[in-house]
Amino acid sequence: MNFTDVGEVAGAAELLVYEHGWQSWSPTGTYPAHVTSPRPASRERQVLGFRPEKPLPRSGFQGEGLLAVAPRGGGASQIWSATDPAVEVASIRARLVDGRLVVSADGPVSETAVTAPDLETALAGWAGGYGHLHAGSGVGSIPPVWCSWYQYFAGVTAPDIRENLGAAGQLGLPIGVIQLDDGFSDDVGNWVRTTARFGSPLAAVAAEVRAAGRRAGIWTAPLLVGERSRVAAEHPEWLVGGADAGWNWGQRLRVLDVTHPDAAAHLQGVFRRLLSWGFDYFKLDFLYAGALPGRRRQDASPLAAYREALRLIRGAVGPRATLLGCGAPLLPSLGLVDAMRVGPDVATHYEPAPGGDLSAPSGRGAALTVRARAFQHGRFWINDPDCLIARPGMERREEWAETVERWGGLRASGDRLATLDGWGLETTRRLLVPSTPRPLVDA
Ligand code: 9PG
Repeated sequence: MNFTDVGEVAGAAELLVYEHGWQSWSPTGTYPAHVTSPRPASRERQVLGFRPEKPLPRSGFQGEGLLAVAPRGGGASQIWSATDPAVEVASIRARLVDGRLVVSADGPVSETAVTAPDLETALAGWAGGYGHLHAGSGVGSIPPVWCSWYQYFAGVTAPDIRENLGAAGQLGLPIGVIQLDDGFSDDVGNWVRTTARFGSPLAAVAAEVRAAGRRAGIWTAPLLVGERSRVAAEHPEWLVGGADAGWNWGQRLRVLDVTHPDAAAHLQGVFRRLLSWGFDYFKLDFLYAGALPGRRRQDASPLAAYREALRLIRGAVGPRATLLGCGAPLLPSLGLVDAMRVGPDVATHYEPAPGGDLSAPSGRGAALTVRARAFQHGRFWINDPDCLIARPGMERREEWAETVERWGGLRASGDRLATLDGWGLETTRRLLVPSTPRPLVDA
């Protein structure tokens, strides 16, 4: 990696640095210029939570495609951003040198100076133009969602979905989408077949949800192929050579090479099938995998292949379906998704678990990054802050509800609805409104 200095700012003792992480789960925040930003806890966490091929420097900052600097009391902010994030997203570093902050980048960046009362207002101003240029037309609205992950995790069954669908009706909750999350699939790489344990074919689940007057949503990790999956065994030629997307579900994760025509057809086939069964809300997870470097069948850059994968999915489900990016490289997804997870997973525990870091599930990590990306809502896409968890077992549940209410765009519930206590139900009811198409942060 070759970094070239692109600017410097004097008076480092008084400066704040905004550092934007690579993908949904990557830590993002504003810090005093003399500190070192959050780092991955291990090599594995680097892959799952940071930008795998771009390790951070030992100290200082590295924004992925976006870094900004401003004096503590407001005034002139300087923003460096990837010139064309569909083509290349430079890493942008900032380091202290003799009381100055020196900014460097390893690819094309543009510099914008904005005078604003604070850094966030400056970022909002910048994001208006950037979103217009790279995301195109305006942002819509998504109805409130119920999602199975944060209560049932990988143990979810069809009866759990049925129970919560019923509870939404009985409680009169205005949930527009019932979204089945991870736990139903019997192969990491083929998302249309359920395990026996899950209890129903996907088509039957979608039909029940729709018969109750709600939209059916489903989670997939469409660009991943597990090393032990049938897809990997039957079609080794569909995998990106040399790409390692990390470890989950007890196996090493490989990447689907969408530049291979048969792999592209497989991808589109999965989504056509899900659509034909009645699903029209798609949570697309672990998308960072599609932007990993490696050997592809055709000579496409990682970002070109990534964007092609999202276009293939959109082509299969049509313009009216909702696409929610998750674990997704943010800036390369501009213009291709309706909504974007803008933080790591929330969890019932506030601090990251041992061996975790601020990209791993935790209340603290989620709040940090969701807050720092709030200005993107309404300008890039609909921000998904992750689900509200309002049940009593949630540490600092009032604090998380406040974050979702103030800084979240998409509103989703992650609880077993029938077992919420008074505060939990009242809060869920208040927060479950359609996402506003308007920005959450003024420019
Ligand atoms: C399903 C989940 C949920 C959740 C997603 C994603 O190992 N990791 O670092 C890691 C981070 C997040 C994660 C899974 C693994 O969660 O964000 O909402 O859909 O997948 O498996």
